[in-house]
Formats: sequence, C-alpha cells, structure tokens
Amino acid sequence: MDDKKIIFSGVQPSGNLTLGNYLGAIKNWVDIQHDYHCIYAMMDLHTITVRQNPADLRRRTLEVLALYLACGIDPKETILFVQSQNPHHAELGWVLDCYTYMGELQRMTQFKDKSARHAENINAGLFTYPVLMAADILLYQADYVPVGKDQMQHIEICRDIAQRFNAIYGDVFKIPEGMLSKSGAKIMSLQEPTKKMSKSDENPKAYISMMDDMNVIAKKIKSAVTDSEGVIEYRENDETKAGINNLLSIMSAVTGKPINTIVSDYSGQGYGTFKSDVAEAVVEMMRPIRSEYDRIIKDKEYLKNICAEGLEKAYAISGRTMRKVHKKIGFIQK
Ligand code: ATP
Ligand code: LTN
Repeated sequence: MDDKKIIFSGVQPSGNLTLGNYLGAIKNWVDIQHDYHCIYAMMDLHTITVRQNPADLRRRTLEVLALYLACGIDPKETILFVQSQNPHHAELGWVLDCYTYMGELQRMTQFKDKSARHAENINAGLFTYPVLMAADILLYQADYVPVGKDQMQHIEICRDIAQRFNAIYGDVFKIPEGMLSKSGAKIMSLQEPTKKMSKSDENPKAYISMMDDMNVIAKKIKSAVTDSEGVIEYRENDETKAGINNLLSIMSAVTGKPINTIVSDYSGQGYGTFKSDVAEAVVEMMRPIRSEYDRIIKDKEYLKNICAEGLEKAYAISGRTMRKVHKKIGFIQK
C-alpha cells in the first residue's frame, strides 16, 4: 500500500443533482481524485428515509453514477458502488446505533429540517441517518470526507461516535475529517437565497438541475431573486445581499476567480449584465458534462459493470473493518 490518504463520500439518488451538489461536492471529488484513494457511493439506503417511488429510485441510482462519470470521475482509479449492495453499511450502522445517544441525534439540523418538511413520515431511519453515514465513512477508514457545508455536523457526530468506540475498544476506526471545497461549499436557492439550494425543493426555479436544458438554466439564473440596491458587492452577513452573494459565489466557483476580482470586474455595472454573464459561465461549464452524460447513460451494461467491480473492492475493504468490530465487541467468529 502506498501512503495516499483515503477519501470517502457519496450523494443520495433522491432527485436530479443540482448545481449545489456539483459545486459543493462532485467538482471537488474530480479535482482531488489523483491525490487520494477515492471511494464514492450512491447512497440509496439514506434515500429511503424519505418515501421513494421504486422505479424512480432504480433509475436515479444509475443516473447519479452516470453523472459522476460525466463530471470526470475516473472509474479505473476510483471505487464506485451502490451502498445497498454492500451489506456491511447496514450492519455497522446497527452496531454504531448502540454507541450513539438519542440526545446527540436530536440536535441534528438536518433531522429537524426534514422532520418539519415530512411531518407525515418522521421515521426512525430519518432519526438515525447520521449513524448510517458514520458507518459509511468508518468502514473504509477514510481520512477525509469531501462534502458541502450542510453535512459538516454529520461529520462531527461521526468523529464523536468513532472516538467513543475507540476509547472502549482501542484503535478500531480512523478519525475522519470533513473537507470543504474552496468555493461553492454552500450554494443557495435562487428564489429564497437564505436557504440552501436543494434538489428536493418544491419550486424548480429555486435550483439548477444538472438535467435542465441549457436555455432553462440561463432563464433560472436571469430570474434569480436579488435586491433593489443595484450594487454588485459581497456582504456576507447582510441578508438583503443574499441573492447577489450567491451569484458571486457561483461565478467564483465556476470560473475559479476570487470573489474580489469579480466584484471589481463588475463595478458600476447593473445586475442584468452580471446575471447574463453568470448564466453563460454556468451553461458553458455544464454543456460538456451534459453531452458526456447523454452518451454514458445509454450504456446500462457499462454502468452496471462499474458498480459490480466497485462493489467487489469496496466489500473487501469494509469486510476487514467489520471483522475487527465483531472481534472487539465479542461476537463469535464464523
Ligand atoms: P436533499 O435535498 O434530498 O436532502 P441535497 O440536494 O441536499 O439532497 P445530498 O445528496 O444530501 O443533496 O448532498 C450531496 C452532496 O452535495 C453533499 O456533500 C452536500 O453537502 C452537497 N450539497 C448539497 N446541497 C448543496 C448546496 N446547496 N451547496 C453546496 N453543497 C451542497
Ligand atoms: N448525507 C450525505 C450523503 C451521505 C454521505 C455519506 C456523504 C451519506 N453517507 C458518507 C459523505 C459520506 C448528504 O450528502 N446528504
């Protein structure tokens, strides 16, 4: 084994991926893939914490994989697999449930948000979601977990659970660290820019889907909510500037230019020109990804083969951790 560190992350196939998922997570995965051993999964076990239509879930799981590939993830270097196909995730999830306190889970922001949004279905899986996520990460002894800002609280609880377990049984789990992308870690809704852009928002104008047509993307950006001040300036803690702050963050994440440079490039200009330029930059970034995606998604055999190969490698790694856990806890070896 070389001394490259291990990366684990994943996205739920709960809807069409958004510009937020891309800029906050996947783009970063692509940028770092040669410097680490990377393992990325389609998190379908997490997805069923909210009711899903089975046919849609099946289709979306392969769509998410096709998007990872279209964005530039190299399946020869990276392990890609479907979470539910590796039984170790649910298995370690159960064990870790017994080392997690109700009080810790009650504090999770995502649980509070999702239970407010799905009041008719506040199930136990939604509650223990972060424990399953901890199992995902700890199974692979990951050093880093590249995610958007909204997931950092889940990384913190993962570290707490791992440290608690290690304190009892010795060094079983590597303690992972979250990894935020330099820009784009939190892309906001285009309609309510104080809320994060989310693929499950009921208003499709609020998010840019990776599946949107290029003219739809441009239209959504041009009709993004801003303010009436007419000044292009980044003011982090000023809520009235949330719309412009967000467009500046998007522009910066897409072009790689620092926000300050963009602000000075547009000094004295109106929102119209700025929005058109942001729209064009996003469209130009998405166009090649879309055409690659359209090509890859047709080849279901290819996609299924990648999952099968990835699963075999993932299962071997997670099996080592699982055996260690069984032994430490006192389960009888097979
Ligand atoms: P849902 O709306 O179904 O909860 P989501 O859009 O939040 O889903 P996830 O699958 O939960 O997407 O997240 C996948 C990855 O994308 C995570 O690393 C998450 O932090 C990141 N991410 C999601 N939304 C954003 C956003 N608006 N800005 C930056 N990163 C984001
Ligand atoms: N909760 C994550 C998806 C996820 C994940 C993980 C991310 C599930 N398990 C393990 C990183 C590592 C989300 O993005 N909402």
